[in-house]
Amino acid sequence: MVVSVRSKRLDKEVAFLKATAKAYTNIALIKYWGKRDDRLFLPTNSSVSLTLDRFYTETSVEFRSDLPSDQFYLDGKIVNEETEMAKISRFLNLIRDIANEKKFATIQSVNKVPIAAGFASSASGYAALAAAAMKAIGLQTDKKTLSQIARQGSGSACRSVYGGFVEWNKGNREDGSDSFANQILEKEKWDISVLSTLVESQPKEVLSREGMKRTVDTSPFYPGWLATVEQDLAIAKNAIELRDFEMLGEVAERNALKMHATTLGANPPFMYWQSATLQVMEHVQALRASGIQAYFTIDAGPNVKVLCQQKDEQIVYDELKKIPTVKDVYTCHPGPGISYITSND
Ligand code: 2P0
Repeated sequence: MVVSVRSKRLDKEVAFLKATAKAYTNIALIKYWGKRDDRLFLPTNSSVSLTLDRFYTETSVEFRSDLPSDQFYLDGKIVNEETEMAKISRFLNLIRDIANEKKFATIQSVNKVPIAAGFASSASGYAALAAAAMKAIGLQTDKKTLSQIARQGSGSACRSVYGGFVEWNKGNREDGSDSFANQILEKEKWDISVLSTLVESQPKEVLSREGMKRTVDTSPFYPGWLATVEQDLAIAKNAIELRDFEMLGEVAERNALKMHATTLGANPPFMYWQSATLQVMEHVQALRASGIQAYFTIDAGPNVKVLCQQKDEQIVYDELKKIPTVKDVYTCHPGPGISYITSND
């Protein structure tokens, strides 16, 4: 909600422009891996994701005429880290420029993740920030515009604008005006399960943004990724349309393995997997050999997400919990898109 009230503390009139939005994380079934334009966050390939119902970010943005700079509070603590603040202010500048507004903002974000390890997401973070900031500043908040703006904070954020199954069309234009996400199936239409494992791990050495760039620039396997990803995408979309779980699981697992293979060819090479990652992957393949349809996918980190049908959810959960290096398993289902929260403060 856009709030415009008079300050009670200052004797001159001050406009307070405030809004609060909530966005959930998403898991890519066909990965976004590589940019054709780093500044505008334009991807080399289209991707497909499922928005989840478990982990989310809730963010309030208030533009104020009495602030000397942007202020960011994460889970109640002020963030002074320069790189993080520079990213956020750069993103807010995009929105300020469109709105022709000069005021700085106070941003209060709450990350609802089970524990602060491994699941922090720039997707839910930038989707919520985009929605709250655009609403607060009085800009249009239709989903297409929101998706285009959120994309410029973090690519995968453009998908978290929508619930359910989502496609981010890479677009072809240089200005990015045709690169945004769309919903392809509502969350109620196919209730599959995603079991998110948290494995014992070391901090990751290569951030996703850096890893993506290094792979594009140096990996001889990257052309192989590009040559086949559109076909994977078409299979995934067909599987979603037909609600064919086996077809979707197979292509998601294949696509994840292919993405990770490109990192091994980079110079210098790197990998996001750790030994615990491989243990979960092997366990999922063994489950499948025993007749249970379970498939894995992995993002730019060591944790494994396991896809299964709801009828198999309990057995897959119990099996994953048995793996000694799995610290926890979080059961997720298709989740909603952006929502706004109205408050009276
Ligand atoms: C994805 N990932 O499709 C892929 C799969 C990681 C592996 O999007 O540079 O944080 O901010 O656009 O979105 C993670 O990269 O990268 C990601 P930026 P982002 O979900």
